[in-house]
Amino acid sequence: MQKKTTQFKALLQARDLQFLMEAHDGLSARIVEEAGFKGIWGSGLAIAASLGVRDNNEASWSQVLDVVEFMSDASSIPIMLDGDTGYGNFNNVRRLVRKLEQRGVGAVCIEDKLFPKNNSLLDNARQPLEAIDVFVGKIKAAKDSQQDEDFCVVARIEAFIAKWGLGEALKRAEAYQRAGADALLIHSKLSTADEILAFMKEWGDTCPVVVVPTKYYTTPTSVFREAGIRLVIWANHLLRSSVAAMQKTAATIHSQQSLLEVEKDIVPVQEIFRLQNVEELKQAEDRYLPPA
Ligand code: SPV
Ligand code: MG
Repeated sequence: MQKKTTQFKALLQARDLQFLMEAHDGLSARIVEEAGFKGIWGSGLAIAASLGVRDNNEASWSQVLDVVEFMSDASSIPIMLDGDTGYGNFNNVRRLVRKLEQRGVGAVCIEDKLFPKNNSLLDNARQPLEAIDVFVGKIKAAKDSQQDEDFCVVARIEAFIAKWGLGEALKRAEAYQRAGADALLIHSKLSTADEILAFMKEWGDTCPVVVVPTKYYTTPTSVFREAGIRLVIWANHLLRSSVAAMQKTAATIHSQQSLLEVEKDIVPVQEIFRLQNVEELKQAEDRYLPPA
């Protein structure tokens, strides 16, 4: 099997549009792979939410690392971890990259905001940006500390989120590419793709561009393809679909005081066993344990 770093690099360099699907634990990572995706977005929002905390670096970076290790162990496709701001300065970024490599994570995305961050989609949140030269130092530190030459560092530009405009976004894009970023993620929370398309029109195709269309979900995927975008992240849709399912099941069982109504809508326990690969342990027991 190809290394996950190499798999991720190939995704970034593919000629046609590629996709990452969000996962937030080992089980969802496995579900993403089975659905046919070639890569996983280790969403900061989804991991935090699944731990019951806010997307404000309330979970420590090593707690996130533990989750991402389970995700990596449960799947054979690469994960790009949403590394937020890198959890500190350039030095924290260096250590993060080393630890991600050790745990089989294919790539990291870091964003040009200040630690502790606010989620980009929050209404009326403070979104202070990191100074360009400081963030450039983080990108360089990340690239200098990777041991595997295929490990990718994606630089995320939050200029639109912070309402600094297209000029600032382009200035940052150029600086981050020059610093060695393997790709740029340009984020927007408008309900149309206007900011993203304006950026693509000016930027050209000198470095792969990644987008997260959570808010502009009505934009047809063909528009991204035609604009020259290389990677689309479906950022939180397994989390949100599982929340809807869990709320419905919990409410029904609570009101009915019975399991009768929900059984038809949920997977059999057998499906959980299959996703856990119980079969492999059964075979190993036959090989390694004395006959019963
Ligand atoms: C995430 O999924 O954690 C992201 C994307 O960073 S967003 O929530 O839009 O900021
Ligand atoms: Mg995030």
